[in-house]
Amino acid sequence: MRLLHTSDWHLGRSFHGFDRVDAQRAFLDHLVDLVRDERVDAVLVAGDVYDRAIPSLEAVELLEDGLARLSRHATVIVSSGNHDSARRLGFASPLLERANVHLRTRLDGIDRPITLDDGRDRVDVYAIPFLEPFTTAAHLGSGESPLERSHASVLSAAVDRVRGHRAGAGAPRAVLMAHAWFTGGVASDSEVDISVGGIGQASAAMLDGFDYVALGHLHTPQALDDHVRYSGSPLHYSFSEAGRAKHSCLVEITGDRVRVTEVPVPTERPLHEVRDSLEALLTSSAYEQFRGSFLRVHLTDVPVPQQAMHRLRERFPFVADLQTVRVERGDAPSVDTLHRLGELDVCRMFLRDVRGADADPWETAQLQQAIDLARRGPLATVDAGPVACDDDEADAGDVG
Ligand SMILES: [Mn+2]
Repeated sequence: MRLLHTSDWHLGRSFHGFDRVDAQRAFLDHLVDLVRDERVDAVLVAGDVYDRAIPSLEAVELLEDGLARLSRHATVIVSSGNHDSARRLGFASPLLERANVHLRTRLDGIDRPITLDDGRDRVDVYAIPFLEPFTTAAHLGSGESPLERSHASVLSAAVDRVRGHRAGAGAPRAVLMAHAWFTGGVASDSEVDISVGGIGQASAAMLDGFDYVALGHLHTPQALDDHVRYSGSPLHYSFSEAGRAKHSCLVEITGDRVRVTEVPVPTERPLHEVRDSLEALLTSSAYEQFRGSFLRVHLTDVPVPQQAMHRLRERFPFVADLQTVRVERGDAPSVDTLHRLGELDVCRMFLRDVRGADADPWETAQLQQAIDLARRGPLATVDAGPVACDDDEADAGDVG
């Protein structure tokens, strides 16, 4: 039995203002080829399919097309993440099940597995959607002892339900899907609201006893155990993920043997951080290699050169973030001191304070001109003469 584990597609998400729909489409193309070429039996998508509860039309089209193409080659199982609207993503799921696409977004389906059978191995896949503690605790509690409203307690109750089903009549092998932050997992900067709702992490011990656990939520690929993994997001969504390759997990289950292979996701626009002066960045041949990369630039110039971003993007079209030297600030001047100074001196002091450099002669002249204009008082208004209103025009004209 061959499973392909992926998650956190975040369809529709941009990167520092750069549209990523083309890259997301390219990933789906790669995934469809992979599933076909590797004769994958089932694709498991462990949440955060969309980036937002109400996705863009482009994102909806991408998912529709992706599911249609994947389902020609394999069973597709998708669970919802914290970025998805569970109800919207789950639309028409009973109908889609007939087409071998299983959208698991509801609480009442967590102990109803999708059973895969390739003639040799039978595997039950249980998909737990993201569980929001405040809305699911009451439903998952047992009555006399209400559940604590934490990720750990609702997840634990959900996994207990799955175990309850396993104890009854299950297939010989079991795979669990979940979208949550388990202890041992390392976050990046791009999960956004990772610990919303109080406690962020749940104990990974509750995941014991499954042949494979396909996790989503953390965007850096990582293994909590050889068979308990975060596939990570297929695209880089923050600079904290720079330099780390992306992959999907190809999981082969043969009897009681589980083998996991990391299959790289092609990255057409890698992330890099560079630190130098504007002059060096614009002229040094050492930086030529970064033309096609998303760049976070740390400029070392003080003061920051004018139009730095504009000039950088002429050489590096994909500068996504510009960081400048933080100027060490002294104490703020007292009100008495400010009263003694003229306007021009106050403005020059402000410039020096925010960027660590004095105003040059041109800037000084501009400041003086602005101060003189402000002293002269409100600008004279121009009398434009009488203006016809719509009614007058309608009466006068031949309007039908
Ligand atoms: Mn995510």
